[in-house]
Amino acid sequence: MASVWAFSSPFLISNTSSSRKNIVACEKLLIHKNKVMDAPTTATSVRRSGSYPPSIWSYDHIQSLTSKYTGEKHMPTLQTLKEAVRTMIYKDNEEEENPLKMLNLVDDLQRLGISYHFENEISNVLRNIYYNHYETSEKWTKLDLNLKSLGFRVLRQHGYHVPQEIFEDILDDTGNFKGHLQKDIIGMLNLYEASYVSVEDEDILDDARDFMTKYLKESLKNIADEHFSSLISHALDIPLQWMVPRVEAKWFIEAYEKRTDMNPTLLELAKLDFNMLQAIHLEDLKHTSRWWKKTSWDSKLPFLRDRLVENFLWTIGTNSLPQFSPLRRMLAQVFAMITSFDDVYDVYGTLEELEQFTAAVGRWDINSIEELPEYMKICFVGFYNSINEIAYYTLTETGFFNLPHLTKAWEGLCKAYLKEAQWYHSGYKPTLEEYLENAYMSISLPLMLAHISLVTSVTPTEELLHSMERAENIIRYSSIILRLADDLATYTDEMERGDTPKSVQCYMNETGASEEEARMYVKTLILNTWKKLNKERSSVINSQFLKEVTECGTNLGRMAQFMYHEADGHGHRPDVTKSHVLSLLVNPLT
Ligand code: LA6
Ligand code: MN
Ligand code: MN
Ligand code: MN
Ligand code: MN
Repeated sequence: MASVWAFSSPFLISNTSSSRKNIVACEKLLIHKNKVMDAPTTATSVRRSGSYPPSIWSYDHIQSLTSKYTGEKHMPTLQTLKEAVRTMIYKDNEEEENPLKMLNLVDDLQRLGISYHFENEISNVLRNIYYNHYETSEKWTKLDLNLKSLGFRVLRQHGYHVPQEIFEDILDDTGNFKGHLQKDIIGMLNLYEASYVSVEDEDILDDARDFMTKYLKESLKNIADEHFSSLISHALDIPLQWMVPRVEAKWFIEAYEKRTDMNPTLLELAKLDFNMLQAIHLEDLKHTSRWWKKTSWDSKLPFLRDRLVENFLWTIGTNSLPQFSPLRRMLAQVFAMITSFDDVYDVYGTLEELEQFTAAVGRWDINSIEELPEYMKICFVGFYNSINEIAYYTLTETGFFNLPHLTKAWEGLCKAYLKEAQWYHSGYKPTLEEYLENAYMSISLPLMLAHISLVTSVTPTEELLHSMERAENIIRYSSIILRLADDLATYTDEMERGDTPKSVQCYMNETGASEEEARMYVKTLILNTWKKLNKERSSVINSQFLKEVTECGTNLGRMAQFMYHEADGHGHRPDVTKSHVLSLLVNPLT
């Protein structure tokens, strides 16, 4: 059974596998044969440097942070507000036959970050709306542009199939958006957002996305209303489907407050909930920072990135719910170790050392690490202790001994890292397809999701492994999004320092495209991968476990698009990430 789980089998797709057809890359590429560069470099005795700046967050500073919202004292207020909102949802749902009002309410609850309190209520509301207004074309033809667009997105996000044909009548014969619809700017904005929940081969939505993007950009020049124009710029910056829910919540609560039609009870609940979660996150961060200090990696291994706080930020992007504290604490350790090992393989280690380290991870034997250099002994023992402790936590909490699965998954990551190091040292230039086949592993998302599912699952092992097989495509697509977003923001520095060709270079090498063309191509690949992910997401609606894993995977892809949006916020530009850390972890809403 363990071998079924081995990351190298279900998650790597072999040449003969039928899922190979699914691979994102290169479908339309001319593939030249791989070339091996003529002058292989040997491992140098002079170690390289990633030139990453030091951490901007000191241990003492993190430990000194406090929140007024820690503990149980605000719980009674939260409960009262929740009850008030629950009553409101029921009343509105029963009294009025107004789908727009209800859809807006659901959308607001989601964007305010409080929909997790009302899952049953929301699913009742949406069921009514779907069967009354969206189930058949006779029903939806009666709807206006805004209702169609908003309902399309919200219902699809909840697994209802609304076909793209709902928008069939919006374009005229010349392929332009019909004139009279252009008066409805909110409808246009909602159509733009709807176009991002599309799947492959939905050309109406592709056209709508292109048109709406241009149109909304243009409209910004003429809109005087500040609230509207900030809504539109925000949407153009990152569409909702690509947005990290926790980041959106902070932004949207502040925008919602300025709205003339806002509901004060909703606002109060959203603010209190945000602040109470933030207090929990802060405790999680402080806990993780004590673990990090105990490893001594920041002082003993100063040539590796110290990105404890940035790594922690990824965990709240992945899952910000209160009951997931243990998950966040574990994940933050995992992310910090990934970031450190990535630098060992990409920058600091010699090829021979990397081979030894990979083998040591495979053996998982503390008695056979004599051959490792001193710095790698520190890496290995710190890592060995932390992973054993994670496995011990699961064993004592759930009775499931996941250690063999965890170590297999780490070995899978190290092998993918090693392959990149071998490519780099031999000067080998992979095709984009070959690169991605390894790079979706080396971006470490499959390992992250392995930890998430192996640590949080209470499902019996057999069933869990089966579920994880069903999640194969979801893992692959979210990994590719993370990989491509990372490449776009980091390849320039990586090429300068020396690294294996990343997606942009692979495409340039293969097709002779310019750097700008290659960047455009990679952006298109991200969009297309999202379409595949959207399709997969709708197929896991019936399994709670898969839904949660899918949400975490999707959020990791979103988190990458957020962290790498302006710059390399994870590596070279902690200063850019600082404002996000302050906004999400330190400063409460007032
Ligand atoms: C990004 O660095 C990095 F360290 C990651 C592992 C990204 C995933 C995020 C985590 C762990 P880099 P590479 C929260 O751009 O070498 O060096 O894969 O990753 O391109
Ligand atoms: Mn790497
Ligand atoms: Mn790297
Ligand atoms: Mn590398
Ligand atoms: Mn990178």
